[in-house]
Amino acid sequence: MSGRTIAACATATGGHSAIIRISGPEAAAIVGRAGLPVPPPWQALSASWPLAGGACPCRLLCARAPRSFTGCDLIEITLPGSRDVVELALESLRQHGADQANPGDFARQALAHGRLSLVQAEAILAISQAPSAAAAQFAIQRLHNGLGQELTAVRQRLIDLRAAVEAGLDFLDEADVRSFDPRALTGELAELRAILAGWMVASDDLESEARVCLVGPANTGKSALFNRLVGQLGPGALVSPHPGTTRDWLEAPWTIAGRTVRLVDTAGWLERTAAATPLDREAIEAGAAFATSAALLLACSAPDARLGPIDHLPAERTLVIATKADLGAPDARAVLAVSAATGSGCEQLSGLVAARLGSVGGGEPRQQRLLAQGDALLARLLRELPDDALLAEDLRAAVDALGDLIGITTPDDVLGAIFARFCIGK
Ligand SMILES: Nc1nc2c(ncn2[C@@H]2O[C@H](COP(=O)(O)OP(=O)(O)OP(=O)(O)O)[C@@H](O)[C@H]2O)c(=O)[nH]1
Ligand SMILES: [Mg+2]
Repeated sequence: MSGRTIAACATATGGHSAIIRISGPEAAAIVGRAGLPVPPPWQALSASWPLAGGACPCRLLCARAPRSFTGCDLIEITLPGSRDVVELALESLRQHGADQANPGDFARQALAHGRLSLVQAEAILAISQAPSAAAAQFAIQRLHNGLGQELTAVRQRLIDLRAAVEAGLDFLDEADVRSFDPRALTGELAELRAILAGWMVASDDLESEARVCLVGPANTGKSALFNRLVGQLGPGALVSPHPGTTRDWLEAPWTIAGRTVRLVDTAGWLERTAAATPLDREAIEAGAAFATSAALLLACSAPDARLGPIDHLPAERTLVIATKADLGAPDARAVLAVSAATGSGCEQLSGLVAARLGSVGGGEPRQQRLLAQGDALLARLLRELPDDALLAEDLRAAVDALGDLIGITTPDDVLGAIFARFCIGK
């Protein structure tokens, strides 16, 4: 596919001007045969294109391989935006040897030439389909390719480990001789697993939306905040000055920065003495079960209902929020003060949660599934190192999962499905 020279209109037609892209080894030759001059790299050149017997004004810009978006020779032709003119121009390029590009073909060429990682391509897709400015901003952050770079390094270290293990496979009959130090290997695996954990969204079901749980002592204003954040979309949680109002958890969709997460209101923690009834204990336990599968916990602390020590909560998934900010000074541990009564801080809270979830992998289900696959393999090896042949095989499977994720070994049909979601010309 990288040998093809493809052409398509990269913009909408019908406006003042349109841009046609042509990319591939034959781009310059085809443009020349179509009757256009080929400008030196990165110099705009105005020209007349002999189309349908006339002379159509246009402007050309050329980037030479490998220093172009696609990694191939790439020429962009700006011309009047009329749909008919664009169609005539594309027809001329096709007659002179260009293939009509399919959706995502340019991005796919870029991937094939190492100009773009699959993670970045997925970020481009998220940007082009972003339903709001905030969602676009969030997707732009993912374009930095932090995930791709970090996982490329992890994958390389796994390849090195596998090579060390395989080096000893020829001496299998000498049972107590290993070509590597198992302790050093486990240490390295634990380190790699910690890096993967940083990119994983904790969720009980990767295909579903991430869960964000409001937790904390009774009367901290969790239900009032839940109602304020999910508004009409929520079931409407009961709010009252009596500690222990919420007994059943409630869940509602909460849209933050263009993505939807599930916000969960849980039963407040009652003091052990107060939690006398079995029903209370059951409610609190149900809340705790949610907390273990949540992507993020918002631990609430109010001036009139302080949050105690939170050692039992997972630090990497917990944010302390000062609730009822209108009533008094916020908890010193809080990252943000909010008030359900006045609405202050609520918008910042959704931004903060979106950024926090975004920084752990963006929740792209394909990426999360492969991360989980790699992580499960490493976890198994850390529990008990199998014999060298199985170990080498497991390391290979983990290398493959990460290779798929970053696009090094992704099967063609998967790539096809991803790029088909792009538009033509991208
Ligand atoms: N001034 C003020 N009062 C609030 C605010 N949020 C909640 N309250 C009040 O605090 C009391 C407790 O609110 P809830 O939302 O029921 O508290 P909760 O954390 O859900 O309590 P449990 O369900 O018992 O765990 C109610 O009387 C609310 O009106 C706030 O932002 N400002
Ligand atoms: Mg409540």
